Amino acid sequence: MKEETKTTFEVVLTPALLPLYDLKGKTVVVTDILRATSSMCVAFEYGIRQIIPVSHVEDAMVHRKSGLKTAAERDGQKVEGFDFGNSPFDFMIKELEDQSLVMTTTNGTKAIHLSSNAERIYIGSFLNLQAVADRIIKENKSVVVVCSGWKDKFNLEDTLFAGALAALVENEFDMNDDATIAAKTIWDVQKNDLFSFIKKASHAQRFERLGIDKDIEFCLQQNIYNFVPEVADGMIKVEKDLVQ
Ligand code: 3SL
Repeated sequence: MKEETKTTFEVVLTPALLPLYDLKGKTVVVTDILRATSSMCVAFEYGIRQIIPVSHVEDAMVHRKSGLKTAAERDGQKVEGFDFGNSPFDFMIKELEDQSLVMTTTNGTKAIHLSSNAERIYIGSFLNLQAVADRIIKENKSVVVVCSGWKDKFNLEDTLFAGALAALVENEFDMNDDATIAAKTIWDVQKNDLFSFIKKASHAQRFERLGIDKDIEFCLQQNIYNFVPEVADGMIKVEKDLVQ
């Protein structure tokens, strides 16, 4: 009898490991819980039409000079000369409704670019966790969760998200890689107290030093948004805008 093969679910714990994975024909879920993919979700909730992710501050500056709204963050701080940094609270404004926003962040926008070989790229955060889970189950394609990490190093918050997503979809995918098992184990142990766990993370401590730790609490909320931003043709949009 022919063995039934399920689609696979894998986790890439840092972008530095991406060369080891074949993304062709697969769906990537990029996550940067603190804070890029969380902030992108907020911007869409507040009506932004599209986000153009760029890897370099210089590229964002070119767009700024041509009149587009721009957000730039490096090392947790807003880069001088741009309209916004990368706090989710920066994007809770009416002014961005129906606008295009160019965005560059230390790790998140870079991870998006490094995932460009995938068939589809979704933006995942705790804010839209269930929506991402529903989407990948419905599409039934092999999935790779790309954790943006911190400057190519492993981080706790993105791994926690990968584990949360794995827990929601585990009956639908083959999950044999150790990174997924590790992420899911961390999630299972910590799911009832995300905040105190993430407060131990190096990025949370960086936030504390910068006085922006209220962003952590915001970014750890689950399922407050019911949409899945997708990268297509170099732009991030939500479903209603992708359908022509
Ligand atoms: O690295 C990133 O992409 C950012 O999310 C980092 S920060 O949260 O803005 O510090």
